[in-house]
Formats: sequence, C-alpha cells, structure tokens
Amino acid sequence: MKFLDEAKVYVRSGDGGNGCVSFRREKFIEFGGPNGGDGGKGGDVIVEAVDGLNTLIDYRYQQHFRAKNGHAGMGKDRHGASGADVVLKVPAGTQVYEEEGKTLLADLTQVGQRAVVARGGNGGFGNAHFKSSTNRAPRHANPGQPGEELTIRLRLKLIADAGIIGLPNAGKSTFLAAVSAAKPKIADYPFTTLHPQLGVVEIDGREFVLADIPGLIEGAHEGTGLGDRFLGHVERCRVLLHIVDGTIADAGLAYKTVRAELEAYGQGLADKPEVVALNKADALTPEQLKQQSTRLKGAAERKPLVVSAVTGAGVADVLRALSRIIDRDRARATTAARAWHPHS
Ligand SMILES: Nc1nc2c(ncn2[C@@H]2O[C@H](COP(=O)(O)OP(=O)(O)OP(=O)(O)O)[C@@H](O)[C@H]2O)c(=O)[nH]1
Ligand SMILES: [Mg+2]
Repeated sequence: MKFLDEAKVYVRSGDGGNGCVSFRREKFIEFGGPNGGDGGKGGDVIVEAVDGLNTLIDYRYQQHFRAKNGHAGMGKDRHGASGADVVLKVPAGTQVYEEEGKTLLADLTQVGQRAVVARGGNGGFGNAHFKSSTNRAPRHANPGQPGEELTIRLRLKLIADAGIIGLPNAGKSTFLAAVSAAKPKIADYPFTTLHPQLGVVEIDGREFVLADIPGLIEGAHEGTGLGDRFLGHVERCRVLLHIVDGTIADAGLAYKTVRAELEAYGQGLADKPEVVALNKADALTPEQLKQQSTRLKGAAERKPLVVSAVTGAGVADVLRALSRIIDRDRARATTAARAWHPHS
C-alpha cells in the first residue's frame, strides 16, 4: 500500500574530544601539577517529532546527518566544549528503524517526543583527572571516544486528512494530480485507480494530506466493482471530498449512489463532514451545468462547488473548504488531547 512514506538516512554522532596532558608552568612554582582538561562530549543525533510536518520528503534531499565532534581538552584545566547535536525533525507518527527495517529504535507518536539514535562519544579525561597520591604527575590522558555511525530508516504511516470519494471516472485522480505532486494514473475508463494514492496539498500556507481511492459503484458494499474495502483508508479522514462527474446522465443520482454505499459501509463514514464538488464543468454548456447543479443540490441538500479538475477552475475554493474543516478538526483534536493529558 502506498500509504507509507519512507526514508533512509545515514547518521553519525560526534567523536569525543581528547583529554589533554599538561602541567602547570609558572614562575617560582617548581613541579607544577597536572592541569590537562577533559575533552568535550561529541554531539548526539536526535530524532524529534515536530508540529507542522506531514511527510518525510525533506529526507529525500538530505540523507547524511553528522553531529559535531567534541573539542579537545586544554591546559590550565580547561575542558573542551561539547559538540553540537544534530536534530532530525520529523512528523509525529514517525517510526525509526535500524537499516534492515526490522528493529524498531524509536516510535515518535507525539509532537515534542525525542529519541537519541546515535550517542556522541564521551570526551577523554585529561591528565589532571589521573592525579593521585601515588602518581602526582601522570603523563597520560584518555583519547575521546568515537561517535557512532549507522543508517536508519524513517517510516511514516501517512494518515489522510481528506479522502476523495465518488463513482469511477468522476475525475478523482485528476483532481489529486491537479492539487498535489502525486502522479496517479488517470484514464478514461472506470477503475483506473486500483490502489489508494496520497498527495500533500498546500493552500494558503496550510498543508494537508489528500487521499484518492478507487471508485465506488452501486453494490460496492457487496463486493461489486472493487468493493468497498478501500473505504477503510478514509475511515480516519477528517473530511470527505465527494466528486461528482457533471457529464453523466444525472449528477443527483450519482451522488445518492455513492452516499448509499457509505451508509452501507458504516464505521461512521456517512457522518463525516463532506464537501461536494461538481466536476468537469469545462465540458458542460451553461444550461447543462445549471441543470446538473440543481440535481446535485437537490440530492446533497446544499449547493455544490463547481470545478474542473482539468482547467483548475474552482479547485482552490474546494481546497479552502477542506482546509477550513481540517483545521477546525485538528484544533478540536488538540484540545481533546490536552484534556486527556493535562500535564503534557
Ligand atoms: N473534461 C474534463 N475531463 C475530466 C475532468 N476531470 C477528469 N476528467 C477526465 O475523466 C476521466 C477519468 O478521470 P480519473 O481522474 O481517472 O477518474 P477517477 O475518478 O480517478 O476514476 P477511477 O480511478 O476509475 O475511479 C479522464 O479521462 C480524465 O481526463 C475535468 O475536469 N474535465
Ligand atoms: Mg482514479
């Protein structure tokens, strides 16, 4: 299933800085003691779940991440500075696996959660550390410890915010392709889409994930066509985009057919907020458009948005309507989560 976003990245934590061998050398002080400082710790590689990210797309472009090395210790008991950490920002819901993808290293389910995936090497002790009653002038220091290097696999199970439903050939995939970088297969025959597709949509500076699923036909809940099993992928969506083809005989009937399948499927799908769009407006005469719009309005009990997925007309209004509902729902979900975890 294409509902997974994956990235493989190479990470390396910083080496620890070396400890220093040094002795006090001052006028009038004979046999100055050891004063070599410790090396600083190497930086860690950290993966952190942050707000406002939906995909792992950034990791397609940058795949190497190194934390900084710790600095070496110096004379006069000066310790080396620690190396800076490097933080990989990922969306909540990202899992970190070792290279083979079998061992789970971290599961970042909530914004703010962090996990160290490669620990920086410890700095070496300087010779001041080794001073003792029996050895007042130690001439050795420890080297810093090397950092760790490994390849990790980031995995994000994308959860669509909005799901497109409609009869086969309605233009669902065309719509997804028009508003995102997704490249679904589009063709002039039913059941072109055999697997759900996802795209990330941006409108007015906000992002959301839109899913395109195979078309539904009458009897889908009994297995007709591709059946309704793909509806499982939109069960967790915050809103549905119902696309109706304006070039078919009766747009109102098309709407009702799909709604009946939603009802039959259950799982609360029929109760989700819905944005209704009459598509292929470019292929209709003004009279046809008016007629179909009226039929659809009668069936949906609200005025549909009119669009053309091919020319792009009206598409932005649909995205805004979806985005508004999604934002409202996200805000509600956040409030509910706070009430549930009052101290997080
Ligand atoms: N004129 C016109 N044609 C469109 C428009 N949107 C889609 N089409 C055409 O309608 C046909 C079906 O489009 P798809 O996007 O594959 O339809 P779908 O709903 O994804 O179909 P399935 O995956 O089979 O369920 C293609 O030939 C598209 O070019 C539109 O706005 N105007
Ligand atoms: Mg399709």
